[in-house]
Amino acid sequence: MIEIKRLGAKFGFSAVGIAALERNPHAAELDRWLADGHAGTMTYLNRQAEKRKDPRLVMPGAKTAVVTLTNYFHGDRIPNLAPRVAQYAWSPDYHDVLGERLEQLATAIRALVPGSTTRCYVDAGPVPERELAQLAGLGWIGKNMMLIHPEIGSFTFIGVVLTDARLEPDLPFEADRCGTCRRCLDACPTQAFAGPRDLDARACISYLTIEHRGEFDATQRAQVGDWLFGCDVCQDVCPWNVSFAQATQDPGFTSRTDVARPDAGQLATIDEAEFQRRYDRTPFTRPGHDGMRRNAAAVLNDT
Ligand code: B12
Ligand code: SF4
Ligand code: SF4
Repeated sequence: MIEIKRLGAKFGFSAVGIAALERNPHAAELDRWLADGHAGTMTYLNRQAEKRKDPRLVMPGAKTAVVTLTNYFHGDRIPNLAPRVAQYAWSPDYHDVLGERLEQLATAIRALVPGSTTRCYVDAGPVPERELAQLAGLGWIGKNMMLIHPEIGSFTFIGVVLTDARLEPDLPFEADRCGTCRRCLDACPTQAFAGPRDLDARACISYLTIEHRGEFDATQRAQVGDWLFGCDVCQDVCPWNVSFAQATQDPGFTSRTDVARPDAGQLATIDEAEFQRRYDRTPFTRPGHDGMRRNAAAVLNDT
């Protein structure tokens, strides 16, 4: 389906691949991960497990996933001084930007296959996105659990269009190019990996600063260190990013200094109305005013 890939590039995606929908070959790994409690309080992952294990259940009649990657790497243009913010959050909310682009791609698919239907997902549905990206030939799942494209690296968003159209699939990316490397596992500041491809989210700074609700205990406060929102360490050290990640020129992902380098002192003290005014339509709305105030207080305590 060269036409879909050509259109994907035109709409701004860095790479597009196609997978035939089938039962998730790693359903047992998801069950084990959930049974080990590694999802923490993200109980929606338990509720969505059947669909993640068999993405055909997500959209009745769906036959194909058209999977996209979008590079969000910003390079070293803004120095990574405390407080640190993960690069995926530096630009306007990716759900909005990618949502629009995926709708354009979905419209193109419906035009190419008259009578077909589509549904778009980016990070907000019961879709096993990394798994589908690997099946669509876009890269392998590294020991840090990230989908790594061999020429782009892992600083990418994944977006998916499910469709009932039968499209010719790409070959899955079968190779594991991590080899004997284990830099990500060793560099994780909180030793959150129980093993390769087995992240205990409860100890992950990204989980603590974005998904955890309520105050931090003393251990969690220490774990967060100087990260205000998310964490990039297990990607920053990956040789595939060191060698291949290129700063994005995408106008939809221009970095915002007020998000990339926020003032933790202000964040710890501003009221709800001011928080909404400054950070509406940014990823900071996920933890919200309470969560970001808590994170800022923890970072200030650390510095
Ligand atoms: C829950 C979640 C989190 C949780 C849990 C993370 C985790 N490792 O699962 C927390 C909050 C910690 C988190 C953090 C981050 N996240 Co997140 N997250 C998700 C979400 C919503 C679900 C992931 C999930 O189901 N996890 C459960 C695990 C068990 O499932 P899985 O990741 O699909 O893993 C499968 C494979 O590992 C496979 N498997 C197991 N063993 C083997 C062996 C082989 C050989 C193979 C091939 C496969 C395989 O089986 C698993 C089950 O199917 C997805 C979006 C989505 N809908 O998928 C985004 C998503 C994974 N996150 C994303 C991002 C960007 C991040 C962060 C980088 C953000 C940041 N900078 O702070 C960090 C990275 C942390 C890390 N190293 O994983 C991107 C990843 C893009 C990419 N290129 O991979 C996604 C896809 C969102 C998006 N649409 O772009 N995230
Ligand atoms: S995002 Fe940070 S805390 Fe989470 S696993 Fe990666 S290095 Fe560890
Ligand atoms: S740092 Fe090494 S082990 Fe970790 S994902 Fe990258 S290549 Fe794989």
